[in-house]
Amino acid sequence: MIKKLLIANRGEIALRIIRAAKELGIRTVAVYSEADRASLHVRFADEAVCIGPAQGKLSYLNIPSIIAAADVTGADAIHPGYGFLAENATFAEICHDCGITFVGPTPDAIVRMGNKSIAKDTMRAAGVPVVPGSDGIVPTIEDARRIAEEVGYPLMIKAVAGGGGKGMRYVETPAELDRAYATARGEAEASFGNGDIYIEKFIEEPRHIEIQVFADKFGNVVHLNERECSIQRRHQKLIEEAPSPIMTPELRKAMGDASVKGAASVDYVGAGTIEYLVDKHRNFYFMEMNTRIQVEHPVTEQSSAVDLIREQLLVASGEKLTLQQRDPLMHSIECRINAEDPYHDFRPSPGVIQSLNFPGGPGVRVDSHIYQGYVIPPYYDSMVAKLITFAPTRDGAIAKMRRALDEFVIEGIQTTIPFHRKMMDNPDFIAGTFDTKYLDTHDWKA
Ligand code: MV4
Repeated sequence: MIKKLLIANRGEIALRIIRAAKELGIRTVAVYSEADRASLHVRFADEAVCIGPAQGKLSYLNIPSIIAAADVTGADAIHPGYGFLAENATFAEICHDCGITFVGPTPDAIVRMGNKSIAKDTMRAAGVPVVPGSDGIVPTIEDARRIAEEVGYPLMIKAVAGGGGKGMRYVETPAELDRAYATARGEAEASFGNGDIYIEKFIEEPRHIEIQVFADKFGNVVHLNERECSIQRRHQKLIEEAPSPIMTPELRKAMGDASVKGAASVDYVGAGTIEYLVDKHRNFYFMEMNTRIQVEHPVTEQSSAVDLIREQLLVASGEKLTLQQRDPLMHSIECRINAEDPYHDFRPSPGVIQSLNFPGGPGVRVDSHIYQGYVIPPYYDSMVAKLITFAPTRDGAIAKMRRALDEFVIEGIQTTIPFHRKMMDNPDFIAGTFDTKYLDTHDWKA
């Protein structure tokens, strides 16, 4: 069993991991930047080590500092959380070389899923449906023209090193292809140092639905149902829920079985997410695999009655999987509360939390690291809380969310709470008839 866990992260996820570790009797080590000295993860961990200046690059992304912190405190495992080093195969490898358990999959699985073209080939080979398109990368513009004719328009050009919408181009007609190919390559080269691109048929009005998978070190793999993540703005998720309002037992079985096969084919270990596009005929296509715990994991926890972080720590300790694959028990919704002003294009709103009241009561969960007097630093992600509700029905979870948003008071900064209050009364949200384009094509204030 892990004895002492270093948490290589900050904010709510650092706190979430500390909570799970404490419940298992695992000692905890927080690391923090100079900007996070007064953070709750520092206060609630058994030990804390400063790892550098505020900028992420110099602290939470600083591998030598983090490994040194593990060394001096005698930590035998590191949980990377999400973001920062969570999908950095080199970091996972260094942990292994130093005799530290990396809470996550193998470096090989991280590398293979990190290259979007190899990931697609791997999933296709495992029998997972993928979006029709190029077989691997498209090295020249001549190849692009030929493949585009075969695939048909409209199409998407995507960077193999991309993900989350970066280095992506929509191409409606052949006349736009040359320019899109060149700019996508250039952007990918500049952003990732890898200009390789691939081509896919464009899927119209898709939903973003992802399957949570979980595996142990003995080859046992299960899935824990789906999350609906279509309410996004500029590729930032704002509301997630489990189950998806469009799910059917047949689709869940097909997507779940495909995901288990896909994960097994890369000898996956721990918590992973397979992202799909689902079209209006309920065809599903593999998009990406995330080899980390995700921000939205609580809706799976509340819907399927699991503690995913606890399970990550048990599996990393070498225990056999005890999770049971079964249908969702509850409906759960998560609203991301960001320090952003939704009335001014969601611009960042850092500052001091002057007063604070967290909602509570039955069916309400708040995952947050903020407190009255806390100063939100400008250096990191703007998420300050996740508000999660759960009830036997979707309508029940929405009713609880409306009530919980009314109780949620954050003074001193602007937040996305007004946006969420409006969404909980939005007829399209209530009906469940939205796709990934919804927020980019509808004014939430209207
Ligand atoms: C697509 C697509 C339609 N067709 N691929 C956006 C993020 C990146 N992970 C992939 N994305 C998309 N890929 C094909 N072939 C539409 C999107 C997309 C999207 C996907 C998920 C959630 C929100 C989105 C918003 C715009 C476009």
